[in-house]
Amino acid sequence: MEIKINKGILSLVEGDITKQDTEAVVNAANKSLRGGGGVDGAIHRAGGPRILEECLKIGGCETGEAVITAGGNLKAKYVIHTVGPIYRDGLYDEAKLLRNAYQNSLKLASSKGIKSIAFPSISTGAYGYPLEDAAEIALKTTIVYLQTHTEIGLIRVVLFVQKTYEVYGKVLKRLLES
Ligand code: AR6
Repeated sequence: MEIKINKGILSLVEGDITKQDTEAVVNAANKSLRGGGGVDGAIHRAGGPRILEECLKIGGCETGEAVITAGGNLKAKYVIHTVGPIYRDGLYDEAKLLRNAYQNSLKLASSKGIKSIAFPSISTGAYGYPLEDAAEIALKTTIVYLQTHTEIGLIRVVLFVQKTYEVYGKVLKRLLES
């Protein structure tokens, strides 16, 4: 599913983020930046040791912030590592922190002149964020970014599991109708 927003494209695909040919891919990392499971593990495995070396030099990343490393052996030239919130009950600023994770990744991409970027569904695996709520935040934030920044031409949201892809598609349709 693909929609044009201002000068850019927002696209939803079912797939593996490590295979994307966008200039940057975003990693749903943790604050230590030392790797982990899920999409983080997959990116480090596919990208090779250079990514971890750079992460260790950076040292860490706060929740909602973003840092950048090379893409190593990935097709993507860069990996933007961001840390989504661990979901508790919604009363710990989770929504704002998740929005910050998307927004700060996009700002960092813009500042590096990156024109195409792929995101996973941040915080909806190990970190337990309710999927529909997370999808709404992810999509609203990326839509507003494309509306207000013309320097990024493509934001691709890459959903690993069919069910996740379907939920994102449903939420996007709802947002476009409202
Ligand atoms: N490509 C795209 N999406 C993927 C891939 C992939 N190759 N593999 C998994 N996903 P998670 P989080 C999806 O747990 O919730 C790590 O250990 C997955 O289906 O990777 O932000 C970190 O080190 C889900 O929809 O990230 C942190 O400790 C989504 O990616 C912690 O997990 C996010 O799931 C971060 O948890």
